[in-house]
Amino acid sequence: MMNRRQALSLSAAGLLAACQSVPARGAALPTPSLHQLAREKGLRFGSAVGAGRPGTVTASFDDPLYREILAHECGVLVHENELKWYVLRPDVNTYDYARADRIMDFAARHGMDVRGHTLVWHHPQWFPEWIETHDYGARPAAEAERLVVEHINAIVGRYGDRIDSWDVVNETVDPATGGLRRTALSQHLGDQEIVDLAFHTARAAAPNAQLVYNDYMSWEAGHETHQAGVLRLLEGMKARGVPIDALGVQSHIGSGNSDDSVGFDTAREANWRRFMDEVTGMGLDIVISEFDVHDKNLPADIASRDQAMAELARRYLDLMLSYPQTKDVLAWGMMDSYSWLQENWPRADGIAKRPTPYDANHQPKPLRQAIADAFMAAPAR
Ligand code: 9MR
Repeated sequence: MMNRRQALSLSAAGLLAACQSVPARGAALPTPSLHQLAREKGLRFGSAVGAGRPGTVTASFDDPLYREILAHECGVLVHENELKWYVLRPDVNTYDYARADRIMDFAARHGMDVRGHTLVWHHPQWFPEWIETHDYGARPAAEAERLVVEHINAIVGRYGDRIDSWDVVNETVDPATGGLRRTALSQHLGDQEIVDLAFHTARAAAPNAQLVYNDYMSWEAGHETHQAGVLRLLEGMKARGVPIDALGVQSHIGSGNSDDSVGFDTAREANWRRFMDEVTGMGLDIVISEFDVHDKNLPADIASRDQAMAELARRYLDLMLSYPQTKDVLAWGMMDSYSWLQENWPRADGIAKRPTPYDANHQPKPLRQAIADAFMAAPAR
């Protein structure tokens, strides 16, 4: 996995240039939209969008045709990076909302809902460095608590009811051990205490919002320890009366869990259903929060690659949508050129990946049709 600095400084110029060769779409966008199809079943469909540094894969918002796709297909948006501590808070005293607000304004203009990602990405790699060098003083637990509470109150307070669902904590379960991750904050506060604190604070600040724990345990082989760790976390939270409403299942399908791709299709459906039964049995809803398909190990041929990806997506979505508790489906980007997977774990043949519903020329792909078909087949909720 690349580090934070590399992630921020990568321009991905080569890939992006190759992907962006044809700017004009030329054909009408498909109807009914994914948003309409979802809504007919009591679902909500949307996507991540990034207002990152111009010219990088994190700057999808700068592409007017991409914005057209979002406005047409989505009922809900989520900031890809703009609400993360390392983007929002360059230092302890600064909150820089400029990028996040561009997305909020766009969503408001188009009557779209917004999900909030994420109040505490509790992973040492994804905090700004000042979190480690900060002077926690004579009462470090109190100072760590103050930082977390102030952060949550500031952001939730700024956006109020405009954000109706929050990834309160993201990825705090270590997939290797199933235990909780330790950060500069939790070493003072406690690894579980920081999670509870974040949810209690979020509930007080956003009494009407859905509060979500979000993570990347998935249905592929090798995810068992991660799944068990997430179940333990959720069970503990429920037992302690922590206010949590839903589990965010990121749904980066087709990858392994060791931060690499271990094979396209190693899905363990029976095991995954047991996991989903446990989660929904706790009274939690399910958010498909970051859906994409990783084609790292598929053959290069586009037609067969797209078909295999569409088939896997359909199988996955049919399973997930068979649970009436699944109400939100968000793609982690709608267009291949802007997918985070272009910058991580390159294919052996070096060609661009095709993880999202639209190709680099703003054209819908079989993956989009698979999502549409899954919505049409889904039971109403
Ligand atoms: O797509 C995001 C990418 O642009 C960022 O560089 C990266 C680090 O902030 O985060 C990516 O999004 C992640 C999300 O926030 C949490 N789940 C995993 C996603 C893919 O890495």
